[in-house]
Order: sequence, then structure tokens, then C-alpha cells
Amino acid sequence: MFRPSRIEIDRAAIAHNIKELKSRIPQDIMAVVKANAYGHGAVEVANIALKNGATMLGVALLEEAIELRDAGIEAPILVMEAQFPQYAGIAAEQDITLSVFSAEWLKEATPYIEEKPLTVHVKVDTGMGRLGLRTREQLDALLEEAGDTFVIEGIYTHFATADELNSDLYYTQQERFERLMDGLHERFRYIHTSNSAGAIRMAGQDVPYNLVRVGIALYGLYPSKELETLYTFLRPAFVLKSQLMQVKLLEAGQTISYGATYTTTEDEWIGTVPVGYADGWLRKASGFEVEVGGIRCPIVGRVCMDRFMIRLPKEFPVGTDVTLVGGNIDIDELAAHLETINYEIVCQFTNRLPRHYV
Ligand code: PMH
Repeated sequence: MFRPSRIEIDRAAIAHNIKELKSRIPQDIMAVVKANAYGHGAVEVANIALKNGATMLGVALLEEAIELRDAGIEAPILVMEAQFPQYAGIAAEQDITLSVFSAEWLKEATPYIEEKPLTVHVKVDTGMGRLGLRTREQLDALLEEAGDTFVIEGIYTHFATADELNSDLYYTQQERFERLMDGLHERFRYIHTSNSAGAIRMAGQDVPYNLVRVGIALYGLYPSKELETLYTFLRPAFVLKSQLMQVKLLEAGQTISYGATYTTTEDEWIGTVPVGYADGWLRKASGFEVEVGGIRCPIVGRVCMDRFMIRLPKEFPVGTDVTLVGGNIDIDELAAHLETINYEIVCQFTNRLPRHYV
């Protein structure tokens, strides 16, 4: 790799986060490593998580599950996004668990399943309005359809507002789920409702759930500011760094970048940083700050495809480290500047930025 720009993933932070979670909750932990482990690297994170207490992995796509199997990972993997029934056999062959929510799907998938039965978790929609069955009749019909072709191993739902402490919907969803489950708890090996926020909120409560699906907390980030008031043990694992590629002194009246939106007002030291919007460092980051030598420096002018410029307080040598995310640059502060959430920030960086595991 020639470019100095890189994402550094702190393995010890991920191990710490999962161990700390494990010490607080009685449930088994599914490490949610979809979307390349929220940009952190799926295979690497899966291995760290499994080594430190997770017993299952969660992904969105069948492709993502196969990537983990191809890397030699043998732990159970749940695909949480719906898949078309014609791919059921491929999942069964590789011991990949799919999410299902209708008897019709099972019927359509049956001809594609050969020797090995397909393991499934039933997805229940209790208020997210996204995926899942909504009535007990639909659940009963699905259970009836299963036969020997399917192992109905689990059932689950997903909260829309677990990260909002004053949301009634969070409790309404739990009530709906329990109403639907009436008398059926023994039927399933795994019953799960919680993401990171739900897992922590339920810590210490006596709940009939034995698995949690943990994504953002694994990466050391908080699902929301409100949740940060409940627990503070997480350590972020994600750092984005680069180095100064050019440093120059411009006199007053010089313009910077496309559209010439920034003009120097005095003699200014300007540094060029080789990360741009093609790496996922968005144009909207213009006006935000990065860190050079412990000092925060403003991004001046528009972010380009491959680079952007910053105003330095003094001359720095070419090759000086620049921190874009992590260290003194809090990811939630960047998220606020970009009018988004930390989840979207870590997912947005493209594969042009190499991931280094430190
Ligand atoms: N379970 C399901 C079904 C999910 O979709 C997600 C995250 C998680 C668990 C983990 O959530 P956490 O990262 O808050 O712990 N899914 C998404 C999503 O679809 N958009 O943002 C996060």
C-alpha cells in the first residue's frame, strides 16, 4: 500500500467492548457484523468477537454469510435480511441460518432444499414496519409448514426506538411480541429482541430472551446520546488517519479548491490531505476540523474526490500525521456536522481506504 491514508481498527477495543457487555448481560451474544462489520472488516471483527464471548454472528446478506464461511468461520450465522426462496438450498448447504416470516416462503423454498434441512429464525414485525409476520395466525401457519425440511431454531423482533429512553413504542413492541409468543416460549431455542440499546436497557431485568444482537456497541460507539447516560464502558475501535502531502504558505487573497469558496485573509499555512469523497470523506465535511500534532485545524474550501485542504497554525513537515476520525476528533461530533449518526459514518468509508488492525 503506497498511500498514507488508512483506517486503523483497535482489536483490543473490540475485545474489551464484548467482554464488558458479556459481564453485564446473561444472554448469549450475536455479534452483528453486517456491512463489513459496520466498516470495521467482517472477518477480522467476527474472529475477535467469537474469541471474546460472542457465540453467533449476524449479517444482512447471504453474500456476507458466505464470505465468513469462506474465511473458515464455523460459528452459527444468521442472515437478517429476507432472501429469495430459490437460494434456500445454498444457505442450508453452508449451515447458514435464514430469517423467514411466511408459510408461503417455506413452501416455495422447499424444492430448493436437498439433504440438509435449513435452519431458520422467524422474524416478527412488532412495530418497525420493515420485515416480519404480524399475527399469531401467520406464525401458526409457518410453524405448521416447517415439517422436516426446516429447523425452526429461533424467533425474534427488532425495536425501532430502543435508543430513546422516553419512547412508549419500545414497551409496546415488547407487549406485542409477548402476546404473539403466548405459550410458545418452549418451542424455540433462541428468542431475541434486542440490539445494543435494548441489550443494555434489559440488563438486570428478568426477561424471557436468551440472545441479543449487538452491533454498534461492539465497535465502541453509543446508539444515541441518551444511551450514553446509561453506560460509559465502551471504547471506540475506529480511527481514520492520513498524512500531510503538501504544505505551503499562501499570501492573503489566494483561493482554495473547486468553486474557490475559501480565500486566505492573511499569510496562511495550507496543508493538503490525501483523503476525499471517493474514500467516503464527504463534501459536507468542509468546515469541519481534523487534528494535526494535537491541534485542531479547519478544513478550508471544498473536499475534492481524492484530497482536501486544511489551514495549519504553523508550518508542519510533509508526512506529519493527520487524524480525521478518532483521538480528539469524536465521531459523534463529525456525525453531528454531517447531520447523521455514527452508524452511517463508519459504514460510509469505501474500500479504497485500507483497514489496518492494531
Ligand atoms: N438486529 C437487527 C435486525 C438489525 O437490523 C441491527 C442493526 C442490529 C440488530 C444491531 O443494532 P445495533 O447496531 O444498534 O446494536 N441494523 C441497523 C439498520 O438496519 N440500520 O441501522 C442499524
